[in-house]
Amino acid sequence: MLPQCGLSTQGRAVSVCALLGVLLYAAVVQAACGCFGCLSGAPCALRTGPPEDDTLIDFGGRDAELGGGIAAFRILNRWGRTASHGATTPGSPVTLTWGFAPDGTTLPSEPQDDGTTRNDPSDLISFLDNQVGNPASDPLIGDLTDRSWFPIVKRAYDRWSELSGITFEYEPNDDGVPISGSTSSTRWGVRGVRADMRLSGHFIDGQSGSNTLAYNWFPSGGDMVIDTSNTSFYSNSFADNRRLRNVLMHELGHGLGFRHLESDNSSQLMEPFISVAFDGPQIDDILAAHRNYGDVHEKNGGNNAFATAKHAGDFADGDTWAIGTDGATNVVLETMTDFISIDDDSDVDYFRFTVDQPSLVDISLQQVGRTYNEGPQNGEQSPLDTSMLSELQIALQELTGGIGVLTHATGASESPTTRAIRQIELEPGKDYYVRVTGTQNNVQLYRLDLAVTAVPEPTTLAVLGLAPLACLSRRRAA
Ligand SMILES: [Ca+2]
Ligand SMILES: [Ca+2]
Ligand SMILES: [Ca+2]
Ligand SMILES: [Ca+2]
Ligand SMILES: [Zn+2]
Ligand SMILES: [Zn+2]
Repeated sequence: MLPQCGLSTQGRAVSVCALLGVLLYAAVVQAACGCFGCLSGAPCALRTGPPEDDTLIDFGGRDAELGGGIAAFRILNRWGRTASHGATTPGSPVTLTWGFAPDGTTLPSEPQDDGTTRNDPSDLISFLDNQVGNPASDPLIGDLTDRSWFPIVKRAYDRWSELSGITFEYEPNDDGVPISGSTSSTRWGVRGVRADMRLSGHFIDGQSGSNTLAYNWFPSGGDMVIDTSNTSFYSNSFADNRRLRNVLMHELGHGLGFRHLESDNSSQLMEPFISVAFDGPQIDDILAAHRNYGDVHEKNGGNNAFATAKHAGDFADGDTWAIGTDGATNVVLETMTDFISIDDDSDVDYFRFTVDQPSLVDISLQQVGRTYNEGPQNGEQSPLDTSMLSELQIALQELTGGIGVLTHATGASESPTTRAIRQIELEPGKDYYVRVTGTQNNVQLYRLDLAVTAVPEPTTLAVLGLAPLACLSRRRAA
């Protein structure tokens, strides 16, 4: 009976169904929270976990370039020019290459607690061979992509790629020039010569007490130095080598332009201390990536115009469709990929669909996100409501003769975070477009739902008119 209740627009039946929705949502949150506890082997509490959680990942990236910065999500700067293209604007996708500096590459000197410095050349590849891979069975010469550890490392880059407008590509070549920060002319990647973001490693500060695991230069340096003396940490294969992968993904975050944040009531990847209670970028991290490089749908020509609208579907009676279904999650699991946003006040997201017969469409747009405390490292934290970062708008449009726009309807506000267009009659043989835009110059995750029903025949209408009454009477009887 739920679908019939959904068609009713007033009365108790709807409010009962709405309450059911809330209960279902709560159940989902509980389930995610339970998984979170299982994964960390700890109760459902934040900031708990194995002793390694005391290990500082780094001091927040190295050698910040002077730059405007974007006042949200601790974004320092972003990649403009890369090995693959010229400068792009905030919110635009980028292609970045990554690769390995050969062992023996000169790295920066590392100050030690006793006042001395160490200046070891890179030994990352032999470190990965011996501590992460299977030295007994791996071919320890030749192409690095054949090593058993290669997919573990690659997975860190691929995860950022599938969550945002960033496209990471492996660059197999490296000319071995010293890794020296974000001012040298060799910081730039060059196709066929070296990657935009090079991986290296050597002794930084050992592995006892609170110590550094790795560091990474902000754009446009982007290179990483891993502490290869942290052998017990990195050789731990728990959860598909999550320690190594979370450090890589955290450092990549600096390499994408993100500084540390701290949150005393949520867990985010860009916090300064390592946690293995979650896997990869969390909501604040995803928001930062979208703000800087757009969501995944901005790639390959994007969705800012009718011509490149994302095809939602060709709908028949009873069809429903949704996008952005993971945005409301409490903990981002590695299996989740469905995050979409408006990344500023110029981003436009278009979706195209058709109907196969005269139909009624319901479109609802929900700003998704939760509230958590956040602030700069060692700074004051305050609550951030990520469902209210920008007020989003929707419109249902139609192209007439490929030029003009016929706007059928704009969204009506149903709650502070929801806009909807309901019961609009559409015809077959036309392309319809849903347009999503943002009012504020900020990033906002959203979920968009479409539901299509055939225009009821007169006889069907009569039956539907009675349905809510039948539903109510049954409920009273129960
Ligand atoms: Ca570089
Ligand atoms: Ca260390
Ligand atoms: Ca977008
Ligand atoms: Ca867009
Ligand atoms: Zn019902
Ligand atoms: Zn860091």
